[in-house]
Amino acid sequence: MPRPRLLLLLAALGALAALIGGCGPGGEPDLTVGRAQASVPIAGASQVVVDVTNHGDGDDRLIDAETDVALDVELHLTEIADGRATMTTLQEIDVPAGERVRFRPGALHLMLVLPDETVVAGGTFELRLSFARSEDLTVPVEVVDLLDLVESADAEDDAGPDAGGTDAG
Ligand SMILES: [Cu+2]
Repeated sequence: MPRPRLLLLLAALGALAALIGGCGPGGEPDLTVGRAQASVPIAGASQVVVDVTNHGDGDDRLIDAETDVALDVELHLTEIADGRATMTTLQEIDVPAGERVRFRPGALHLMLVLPDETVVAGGTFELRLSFARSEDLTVPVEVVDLLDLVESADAEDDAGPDAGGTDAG
């Protein structure tokens, strides 16, 4: 009777896969958000540079981003194929246990749709990030020129995974 044994084997494999996949009953995400900056609006859109780090042992997902100073905040992914950049809107973004997700121009990014007149260089606004498991996180976002945005992003890239935490100035 090979079939019952096969079913048993499949059930065992399924349980094993669930274990390996993380998200065990004890695993909790522990999220921090690094220093956030937005570019001055260009053609009705503004990009936000920020890192979200999961210091916990449970996975989480970014499921929404909101601000009072723009019509909407979209989760975007820019990909280059055949020399052309295309931008896809994502519904959610994984923030796996122990990993840092970076939002940068030209890759995964947050985009303000139709930011209002308060989004000018030198200004700040609040951005609220919502997650599948963790509490919402609200962070101050500094508005800078696009060129400064990219430079500061590169500087933080050099600083390593544990730099640029919530207490970085
Ligand atoms: Cu975009």
